[in-house]
Amino acid sequence: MAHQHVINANLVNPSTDVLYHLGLSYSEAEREQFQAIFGDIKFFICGGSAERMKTFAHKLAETMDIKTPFGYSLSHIGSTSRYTTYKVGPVLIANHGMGMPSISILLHEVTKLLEYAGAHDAIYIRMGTSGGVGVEGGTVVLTSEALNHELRPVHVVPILGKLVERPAKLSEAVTAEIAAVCDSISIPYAIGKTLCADDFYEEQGRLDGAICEYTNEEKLAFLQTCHDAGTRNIEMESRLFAAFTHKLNIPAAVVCVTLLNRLEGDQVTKPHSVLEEYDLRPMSVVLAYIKSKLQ
Ligand code: R2B
Ligand code: URA
Repeated sequence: MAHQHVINANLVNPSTDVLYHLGLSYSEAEREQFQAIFGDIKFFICGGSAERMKTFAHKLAETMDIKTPFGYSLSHIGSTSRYTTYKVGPVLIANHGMGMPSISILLHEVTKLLEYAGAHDAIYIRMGTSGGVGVEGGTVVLTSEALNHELRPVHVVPILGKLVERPAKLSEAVTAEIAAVCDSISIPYAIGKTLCADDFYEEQGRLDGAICEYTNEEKLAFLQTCHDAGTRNIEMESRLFAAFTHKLNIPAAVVCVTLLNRLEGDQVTKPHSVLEEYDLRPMSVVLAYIKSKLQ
């Protein structure tokens, strides 16, 4: 079996593999069924919230004219206790929760699933929300590379007690194609670097956490340094996502709408209806992108 996107000699032709957090298991005896179910997957689309991913699955089914019988709804795959996963035509959809540890587990298990299914050419996209840095709320930021707290485009993974550094780059080709889609459907966007933090409050320089030991001036100086280095948004998963997909040679992009401009404040205070409309922007972009690729 060609393991194009899995680098693990222990997993060459496994007789079984429990994809524990997806609530699915693979066995060699059932390989044909596994391939029949998942072998046609061309896109893996993830985002933080399960609710948002369900909305996306419905919109995709509508866009692709995939009919579910009257009175029935899309049903998820596997267990939903950790992640909620849907398959709509050639698109696998899942929510990844918040933060890099959560998205990491999902990526390992989904990537093995696709490998066992023989789906070797899937494009991965994270769509989500973020704080803007010097861009207006509602702008969709396409990540060129993801930065750590030192504004370096690397992700450091502690493995067997040692630090292993991996480049946190996204696919330029996929990002350029998605930018063209934004242009074609008139969605305001920017291509820029994304600062990826392990926390929403202190690591993102917010003044409104339960702990804050810096001044407003220090916060603004940090955000300005980020902006000067080319950072256009801040979120919490892109660095792991970029490093993982780059390491495994998986074409990937990160498409996040900004909920606010962090140079102007910390709290997400826009009315619900405005935030709802912002939330739909990455979905519209990714829907149009998938449609364009499948035509
Ligand atoms: C963006 O939004 C979440 C925090 O509110 C986090 O998952 C992220 O990356
Ligand atoms: N998600 C983040 O991580 N930060 C923000 O400011 C908004 C959404």
